[in-house]
Parts: sequence; C-alpha cells; structure tokens
Amino acid sequence: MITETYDHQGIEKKWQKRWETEKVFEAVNPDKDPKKRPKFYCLSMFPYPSGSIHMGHIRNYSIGDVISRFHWMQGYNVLQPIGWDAFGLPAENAAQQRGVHPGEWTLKNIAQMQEGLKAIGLAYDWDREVATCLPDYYRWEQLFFKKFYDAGLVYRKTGTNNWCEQCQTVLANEQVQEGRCWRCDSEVTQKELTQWYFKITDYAEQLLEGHAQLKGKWPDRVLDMQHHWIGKSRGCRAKFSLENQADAIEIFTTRADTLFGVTFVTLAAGHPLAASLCSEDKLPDLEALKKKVKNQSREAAVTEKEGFFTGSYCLHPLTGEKVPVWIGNFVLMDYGTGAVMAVPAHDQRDFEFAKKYKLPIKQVIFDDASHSDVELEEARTELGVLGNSGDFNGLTSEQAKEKIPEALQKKSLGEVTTQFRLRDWGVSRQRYWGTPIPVYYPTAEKNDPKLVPDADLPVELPPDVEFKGKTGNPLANHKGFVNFKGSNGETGFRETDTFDTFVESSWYYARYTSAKNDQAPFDKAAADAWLPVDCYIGGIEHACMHLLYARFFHRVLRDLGYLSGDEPFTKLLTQGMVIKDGSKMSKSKGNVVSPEAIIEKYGADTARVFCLFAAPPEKDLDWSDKGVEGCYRFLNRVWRLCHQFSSVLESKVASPSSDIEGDLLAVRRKTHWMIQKVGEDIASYKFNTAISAAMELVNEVYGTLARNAEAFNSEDGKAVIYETLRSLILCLSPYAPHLSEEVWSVMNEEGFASHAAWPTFDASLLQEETFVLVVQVNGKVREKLDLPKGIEKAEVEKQVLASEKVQSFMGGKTVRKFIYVPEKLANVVVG
Ligand code: ANZ
Repeated sequence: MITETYDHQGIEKKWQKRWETEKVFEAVNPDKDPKKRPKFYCLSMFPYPSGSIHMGHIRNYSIGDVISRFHWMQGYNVLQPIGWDAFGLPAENAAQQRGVHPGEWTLKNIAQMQEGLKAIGLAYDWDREVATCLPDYYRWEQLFFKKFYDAGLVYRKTGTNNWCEQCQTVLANEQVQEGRCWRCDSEVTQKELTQWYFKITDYAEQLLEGHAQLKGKWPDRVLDMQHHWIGKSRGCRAKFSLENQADAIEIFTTRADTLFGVTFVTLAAGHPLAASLCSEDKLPDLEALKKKVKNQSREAAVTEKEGFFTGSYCLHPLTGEKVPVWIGNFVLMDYGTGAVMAVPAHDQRDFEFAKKYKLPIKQVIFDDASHSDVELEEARTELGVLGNSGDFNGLTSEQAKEKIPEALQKKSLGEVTTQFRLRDWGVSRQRYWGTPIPVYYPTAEKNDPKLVPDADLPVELPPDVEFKGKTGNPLANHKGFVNFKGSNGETGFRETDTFDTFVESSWYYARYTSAKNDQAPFDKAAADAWLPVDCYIGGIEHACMHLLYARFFHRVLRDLGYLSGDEPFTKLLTQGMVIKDGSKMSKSKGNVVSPEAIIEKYGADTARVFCLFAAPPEKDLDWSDKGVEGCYRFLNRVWRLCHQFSSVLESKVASPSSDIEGDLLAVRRKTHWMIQKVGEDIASYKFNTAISAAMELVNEVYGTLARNAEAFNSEDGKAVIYETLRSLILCLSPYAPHLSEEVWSVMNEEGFASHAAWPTFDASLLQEETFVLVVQVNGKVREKLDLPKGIEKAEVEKQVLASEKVQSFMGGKTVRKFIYVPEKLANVVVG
C-alpha cells in the first residue's frame, strides 16, 4: 500500500539500511562472476575528508550514481567504489591549531562523511572502501617507490623549488597556478632544497600520444590543457662558441630558419656561464636581476623586459660574426638550455628587448623572394621565404628548418631536438601527514640514500608527535622515527619528508579492484578485469595534476607488470561547480546551503533530482530554493499518482490490449516515448532532459485525469496506468532511488528496483503525433483512421486499403483513383 503522504525521511532510512545490509551494490570481480555479465567501472574522484558533505559532493556523486544505477539496470556488473584521499595539510593544520592528532581528526571526519554519503543513497560497494592514510594502503605506495627507483624512474636532486611559506612545503610545478599555491592561494617563492623526483618526463612523449585514445571521450579542454602543459616543441640546439673559452653557449630554438637574423644572445640570470661572462662592473647587476627573477614563476608572463650587456661576445655558428651576450629577465632557466638566440625581427619578446636597448633588428624572413627591407613596427612572426641568409636565401622557412640544422650538424655545432615543457614531478613534502618515503641515509650528511628493505615495510608514521603551536615537520624531531635500524643490520637516519598526496591518488582506482588484498597492491586478474575505469567523474581543476599523474602512474605500473593497458580512464566527465548568487558555494562567501537541512526537509531524492535537473553536468549549477521546491513537488506528484493507483500497482495486471485508443493510447505512447528518451539521455549524460521527459509524462497523466477522471478505471485503463507507473518508477530509479524502491516493493514485482531490468519501449508506439484521416469510398465517408503525421501518400494508401471496413465498401472492385488531401482526407474511387 502506498501511503497518502510521502514520508521521505522514513523511506530513505529504510532503503539505505536494506541496501547496506543486503549488500545490494556489491561488485563481483568479473573474472569470478557466475553470471558473466559485462563489467562497468564507474568512479567519482574520491573526497578529501574535510569533515562534512557539501552540495558539491551531492552533485558530483549523484552524477556517478545515476550512471552506475543505470548500468546496474542494464544488466552490467557494476563497480562503484568510494574511499578517502585522507592525507594532506588541513589535518595537520587542525592539529597545530587545536592540538588534536591529524589521524584522529581525519578518522573522525571520515566517519562523519560516511554518514553524509550514506544519507544520499549512493550505490557504493562499501566493502571496497580505502583510506589512503592507513598503512594497509600506503605500504604499497612505498613498495611502488622502490620499484620505480629500481627502474630508474626516481632520483634525488638539489635545486630551487617552488615553496609555499603558508603551507611550509615544496610544491610541484603543476601545483603552482599563476604563481600561487593550488591549495591556499598564497604567493609561491623559490627555495633551495634537496628533493625526490619521479621521472614523468620519461613518459612525456607517451602521455601525449595517449591523447589519441582519449580524443572524443575526454573533454577537449582537458586534453588541450595537458597538451600545452606537456608542451612538446620540435626545434634545434645550436652552439655559439665563446672567444678565448672552450665553453660554448648552447641555445634552443624552434625557428632555425631565422638563424641569420640573430643580433644578440640572451641568457637567463641563473645561467651557469652568466657570471663568468659578465665584466667585473656588471656583477652587481647580475645579482640584482637574479634576486628579481627568483620568485618569478614559469607561468607569469614578464611584462616589462629588462636586462643588460655582459661585456662579452660569442660567435655566430654559421657566419662566425661576433654576437653580443646579454642577460634578460624573460629567459627562463628551466626551459630549453636557459639561453636564447635573439632574433628581434621575428620574435616579439626579442623585438621589445631590442627596441628598449637600441639593438639592431635584422629581417631575414619575407613574404616572397623579391623582398625589400622596410622598418618593422613589430616582430614579423609568420613563416616565409629567407633573405639576408647567405646560401639559404630563397628557401622557405620549412625548408630552412631542415637545411640549417643540417649545416650546423656538419660543423658539430647543432642538432635537431625535441624539447618538452613538462618537468619531473617533485614528490617530497616537508610535512608529517603523508606517506613516509621509504629511504634512509647511513650518515648524518644524508648524501647516500638507501631504500628501506622490503621486510621493514611499511614505514609507519609514528603517532606520538607534538603539534600544538609548532611549525615545521614534527617527524624531523622524532628521534624514534629518525633513527633507522633495519632488518638488514644497518643503521642510519630516516628520510623525514613524506610524499605529495597526489601520489596516493595516482593509483587508488586500481586498488579498489582488490581493496582488501594484503599480499599485493592489487590482484592482477582483478585489475585487468575491471580496468580501465569506464567512466570517471571529477573536477576540471585536476587536468594537469591528478589526471596527468594518474596517467603516468598507470603506464609505469603497466611497464612494471602490475597492470595492463595504456590508459586508466576511458571516459572522463568533468562536472561544474555548485554556485549560489553567482559565486561558488563556500564558507568564506557565506552562501553555503547545508545538505543535511535539504535532506531533512525534502529528502535525498529531491536533492539528487535537483542537482541533476538544474544543469547539464559539465555546466555550473546555480542553486535555487525554488528549483529544489519544484523538484520536491514533482516527486510528490509521482507519489500521489502511485497512492491513487496503489491497488492497481499491487495487483497482477495484463498488458494493455492492442486496440486501445484516444486518451489511453496517448498516455501509452507518452510512456514509451519517455522510456526511450530517458535511456538515450542518460547514456549521453543529459541527465536534465531525461528528468524533463519523466515530468512530461506525469503531466500527461494528470491532464488525462483532469479531462476524464474515469480514464484508468477500465481493464485497459488499469493496464495502461500500471505500465505507465511501472516504467516511470524504473526510469526514475537512478535519480530518486528511495522513492522508486518503496513503490516497487508494493508492486507485484520481484527483487529490488535497483536491480530491475531497464524497461524496453515499443518502437511502434513512438509516433506520438497523429492525425485523424477521413476516408471516403466513392465520395461517401466510410472510415476514420489514426495515422502518424508526415506519413507518405503511398503509405496512406496502403493503410487505407488494409482497412477491413474500406474493403467491404469497395465490394471487390478495383481502385481507379486514390485521392489524398494530406492529413485530412482520402477518397478511394472504385469502379
Ligand atoms: C629564436 C626565435 C626566433 C625563436 C623567432 C622564436 C621565434 P616554444 O615554442 O615554447 O618551445 N626560448 C627558448 N628557450 C627559452 C627560455 N629558456 N626562456 C624563454 N624563451 C626561450 O618556444 C621556443 C622559443 O622560445 C625558442 O625559439 C626561443 O626563441 C625561445 F622568430 O629562438 B626562439
């Protein structure tokens, strides 16, 4: 019996409990699935356990849930896991401020957020939950580090690093966004430190090539961002020798065709030759410029070009002419060789620099061979035909880009190279709440790192550390931790840096395939059977961080034999933010809507329907209280229909007969149209228009009842309303699973709605737009036919002549003429 009132609170608790205790969403590893169903792995980026659920979580996880539930109903073996990206700074900051241990803080938050997620009714396989801060997870990461090291993919290097003073830690290049920290938005400075690196650059070419597999399945924007970040440039290196020195200045250029237009060479202030090339009196300028560019990030474009002449000259590799050497603030030390050949006529930065310091500008690229020199107003950056270029005059830029490097190579002064913008991934963090790096140093100088033996893994974080009021990494002051005594009999000092938390999130998707395995990071058969993830859902902000790191990890783990395949995530869906009054919901803006309050008042089903209805997934969702109320009203309307027809739903009803017409036929057509539309829309991630279709159907039913309250009282009427409500409940199940489950449970149906087969539609019922054709035989009205709009004349004739009535009036005579007035009248002339 469907009660009169829609008790969302009671219903939601009831079904959440049953789903959990009866393990309704347990995924069976495909290699062990007795039913041999096709697999579908749907994953939403796991949350950081900050403490409470916000509307953004509801939106994000509802999207994954609709996709997962839809696939369950389509007969897939679905894996939809959840876990916690549980290491990271907020826990440590809370510890420093409030004296609570980061572990305790994190586990408490996890417990709280588990409740929050369960209250949304998400179809997770909770048995596969992982928390990255637990040793049974991170021990495998320590093992991976060792394997990476053995494979030559890990190294330690001293150099300047991005430093966030606020977070008191180093940041990877990917984590510096417009000169600011990705996490706390404070300005990033540079600091000299010794760090561990993962050689992601060894995979640069592959990561780029892999995009071909993702094209059309990942948003173009994400691919473009990664493409730019990896930044492959084909170019050439060339040596400008120095007078009276064995050393030469090596430059990287993508425009070898402009080599004859070089009028000076510019070095970065940090270039190793800079000091030796500067005359005595220029050294203070060098120091000053060095200081100035120190905190200049790679991303921030230099607006005002600045520099000075060193006093030294180098030699042009092909002409042997003397070329002055300058220092410039726009040359980056960590790209190419840290030196550029300046061609002011064809490069805008060089042009501005030359103008400012009155350096010569020599044009060598022209529109065609018959060129004349005119003064340039700005750099002419397009390709063209060479002039003023000795033997190379008349060649096109493309030809010269081949011929000039060849000439350089002959003199051993250059070669064609490929340059990447991508840098290696610095993974050391000077913080406590992270995975310990499994390394020790036999001596206090810490210059001879050794890997902790396998038998001593995991290297666990010591729980007994002091935080309150302290800054810096408490691990470094923890004697018990620092002093290493290995099972191999060696002693030494432990590495006290921990891993960047992006290391944990680089492989969690694979851990879910055998989350409880304590013999290995994952069971290869299970990982091979589940991976790649079929649909991955998360924020676009991870384009060049998590999504790039995970692709790198996947390929390395493949090469190490742990996994198969090239790419971890087949399809990527990047969802927009939840905004209110024009800005992102956030505590600092004071525009947060509490999910608990919404769930209490309207229910999780309403919250889910609203999040999916109010915007397509990739767009920002504008919060609207009215919109939420509208969705609540809609679910109430569905509920009331189910209540009204409760006894029909409970009984065994046959299918509608094939000769129904009028209102009943219209409702039935609408139902089949909805089944088709919802299925197609969910499959193409148009969750909002799918709900609109369900709403249209509900309106149609209410409209019919308003015109004709008795409409569904006949046997056919009951059959139609049964079919309609059954289809509606099933199509709504991915969106409003609790309501659907409740209605389903009173129906004459089996099992859980969540596992019911997705309804099928009858294609012959889809032509919803029909017209009534008046049929005459020899000018007398004999029949009326319901025909689809837009039908062809030939088809009309066929249908008219198929009518028994028409045939009887024709009396066996032959058709002399068939007259058709489109969508109005047909006259069969016989004789
Ligand atoms: C001469 C030249 C002439 C250049 C010309 C461009 C146009 P992408 O495409 O990003 O790889 N460059 C090289 N190393 C640099 C560094 N460390 N800092 C700043 N700029 C650097 O850019 C390659 C071009 O950027 C190179 O080609 C070089 O300038 C400059 F008409 O060489 B070119």
